[in-house]
Amino acid sequence: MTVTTHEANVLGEDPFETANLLDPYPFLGRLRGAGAVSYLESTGSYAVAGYQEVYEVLTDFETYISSGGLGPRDIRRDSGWRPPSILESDPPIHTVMRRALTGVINPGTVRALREPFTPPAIELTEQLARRERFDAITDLAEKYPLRVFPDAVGIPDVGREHLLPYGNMVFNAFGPENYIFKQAFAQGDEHAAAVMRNCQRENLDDTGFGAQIWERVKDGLITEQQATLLVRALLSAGVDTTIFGIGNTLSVLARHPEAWARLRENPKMAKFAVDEALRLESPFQKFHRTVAVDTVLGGVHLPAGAKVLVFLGAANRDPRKWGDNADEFDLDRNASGHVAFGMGLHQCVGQPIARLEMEIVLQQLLQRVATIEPDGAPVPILHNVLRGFESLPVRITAG
Ligand code: OVV
Repeated sequence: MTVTTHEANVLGEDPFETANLLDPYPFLGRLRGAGAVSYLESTGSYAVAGYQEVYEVLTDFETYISSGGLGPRDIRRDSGWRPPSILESDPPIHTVMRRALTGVINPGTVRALREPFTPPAIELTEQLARRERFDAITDLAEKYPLRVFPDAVGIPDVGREHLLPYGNMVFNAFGPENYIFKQAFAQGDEHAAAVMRNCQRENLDDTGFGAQIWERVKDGLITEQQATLLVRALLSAGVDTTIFGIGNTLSVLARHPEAWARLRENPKMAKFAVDEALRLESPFQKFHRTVAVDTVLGGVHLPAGAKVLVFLGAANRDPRKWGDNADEFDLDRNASGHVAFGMGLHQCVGQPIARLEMEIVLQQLLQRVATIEPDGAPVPILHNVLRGFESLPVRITAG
C-alpha cells in the first residue's frame, strides 16, 4: 500500500511575533484554515492547530517524543538550559517518575487540600468585596496561588519571590530565544539557584508534597536526583499556569454577566465554568514535540528529527470539534475533552490542585460579588507560550 502525501502548507507568518502573542486568535484561525499541518518558515518547525491532529500528536508518544524538549531546539543534540524534567522525558524514565509523582499527587491526596485552601480564598475575596474596583490579576489571581501552593509543596518562606520569575523562564524557553526569552533569563542564574535550593529535602517541611516525593527515594522508586527534579517540576509548572487559569476565567466571566448570575444561583456549576474558560482561554497555548521516526500526519510527511509546534489553544477553538460558536463562551457547552491540560502520557499531574484552586476562588468570589464587569481594557502579557493578563481591571457590586 502506498500512502499519498502532499507538502505541508508553508506559512510565512510568525506565531512568536509580538502582535500574534498579544492577540493570538486571528492568527490561530488562519493557521487552522491553512491545512492539517503547516510548515512555519519563521521557526523551521511544523505546526498543528486542529483538534484532531493535536490529539494525535499528544497521544502518540512513540512518534512524537518529549525527550527532544518542548522548545524549538532538540535538547538531545544540543543540551538544554537545565537538566531535563519529567515533561522532557519518554518511557521508561518517564514511567518511573510519573508513577512516583502520581502516588503523591492524585485526586485522593488533593481532596485534603480543600480545608487549608479555603480560608485564604475567603480572606482575599472578603477584602475585595469591600471595594468597588480592583485588579483581578494583581489583587487576586496572582495572590491566591502564591498563598496556598508553596505551602502545599512545603517550601520555606525565603526565596518564594523567585517562583514567578522562574516560571517565566521555564515557559518562555518553550519558544524561541527572542527578546522575550532574553528578558526572562536576564537574572536567570539567581532565580534558578533559589528554586533549586528549595527542592532539597532539608529545605522542605515534613508534610508537604515535596517531602512526600522524597519519601519515594527511601522506597527505592526514584533517585535523589529524580526527587529533586520532581519537586522542581511542581515549582516550575504550578504557579504561573494556575494564576493565568484564574485570571483567564475571570476575564471571560467579567464579559458574561448572564453567566455570572447563573453561577451565583448554582455555584456547583463553577467547575464547568472553569473548564469552558480553560478551553476558550487556555493558559498553556503551545509547545513543541520532536518527531522520532519518519511519519505521516494529516497527509503530510514529517521527517525524523523535525519539531512540531502543538497549538493546544487553537485545538480548543477548532470549530470542527466545538461547533460554529467555538470562539464563544457557552456555560452550557460540554467542554470536556479540551486539551488545556494536555492529553495522554504527559497530561498535567497538578491538574487536581489547579482545579481545586480555581474552583475555590471562583466559588468564594461568587458568594460575595453580585456583579462583575470590565473596568477598562485588560492588558495581555507578552509571553512565548502562555496566555494571560498582566492587568484585568474590574468593577463590582457586593452582595
Ligand atoms: C508542565 C510543565 C511546565 C514547566 C515545567 C515542568 C512541567 C517540569 O516538569 O519541570
